[in-house]
Amino acid sequence: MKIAFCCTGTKPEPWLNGLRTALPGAEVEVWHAGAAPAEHAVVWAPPQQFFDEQPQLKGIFNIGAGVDALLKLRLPAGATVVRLDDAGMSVQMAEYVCHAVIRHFREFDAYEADILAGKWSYRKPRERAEFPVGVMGLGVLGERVAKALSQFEFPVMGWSRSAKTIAGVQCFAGATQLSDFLRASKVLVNLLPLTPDTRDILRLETLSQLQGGGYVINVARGAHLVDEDLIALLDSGHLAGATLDVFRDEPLPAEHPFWQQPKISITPHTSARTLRDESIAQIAGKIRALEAGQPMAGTVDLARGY
Ligand code: NDP
Ligand code: OXD
Repeated sequence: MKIAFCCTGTKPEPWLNGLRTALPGAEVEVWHAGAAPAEHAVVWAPPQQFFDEQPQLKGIFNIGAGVDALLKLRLPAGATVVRLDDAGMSVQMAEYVCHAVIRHFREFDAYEADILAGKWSYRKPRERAEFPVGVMGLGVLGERVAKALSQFEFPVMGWSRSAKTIAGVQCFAGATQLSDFLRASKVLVNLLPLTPDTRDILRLETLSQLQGGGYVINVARGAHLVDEDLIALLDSGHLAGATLDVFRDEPLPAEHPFWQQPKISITPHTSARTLRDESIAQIAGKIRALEAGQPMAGTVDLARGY
């Protein structure tokens, strides 16, 4: 069995070694133009030429959870596209989002400023009930995040395409319940996949439905958020702040106004990183399942876009 490795921006050797160990007998090589046909591909941001030259591929394994960039390409007809299914990401996402929510709720930035100014001062404890958190997307990552937030006894809401029941989370579903979900939320966490239905979903019309003094945490994709609308709502005071891990252009350009906005905390797309060993083990298991004709988690529905 041949496996082509085509991951832009990823050092290949440790992946090749790991995949060869996990799949003894498989030929795993870095793809180059004109390379021999492979059965499976392990990819991240591959060029279109890769798929044009490998139309026979049976399995395409994305080394991330989001497949929005991959689905912009013309993919081989008949190939099964598979995303990482947690592989150590959900715990990272839960710690990132809980940290952002708690940092805001407990006013740790203000304490930090006081301490830097040599000031010993207390702030009045705030009511948890006044900080309902809404999680958009209740998939592999969103469900874990919603459950983690509920452990801190915040009122937690969730919104997804299909209806769900999750202990400790008030669930809303579909476009018809979006307004109810937003109006019930003060802190909004975005964990939706980027699809034609969700592009620009964080815009004036939706964000202005959050409760006054709202807070936005975007950890999914930059193109979910209309940047100017976020800035307008921060300037008007309707929103108190935002934590952003993802941006329309990455790295965030030096001239982008987000850099200068003190109410926005920025991290460089790092909220849930691909962990190599977990990912290799998962991909090897999925390749074995696909070869054996067995079902597997993480298969992407191309029509749905995630
Ligand atoms: P999943 O596919 O497991 O979950 C997606 C969730 O979004 C599902 O609950 C789905 O609903 C819901 N959803 C999709 N479309 C709609 C819609 N139109 N309306 C309402 N709900 C919708 O994805 P993951 O949880 O694994 O990952 C989510 C995203 O997080 C990724 O696509 C990626 O963009 C981003 N990500 C960011 C990382 C980072 O470091 N910043 C790291 C990893 C991922 P339903 O359950 O009904 O299908
Ligand atoms: C992913 C990401 O989608 O890292 O996995 O953004």
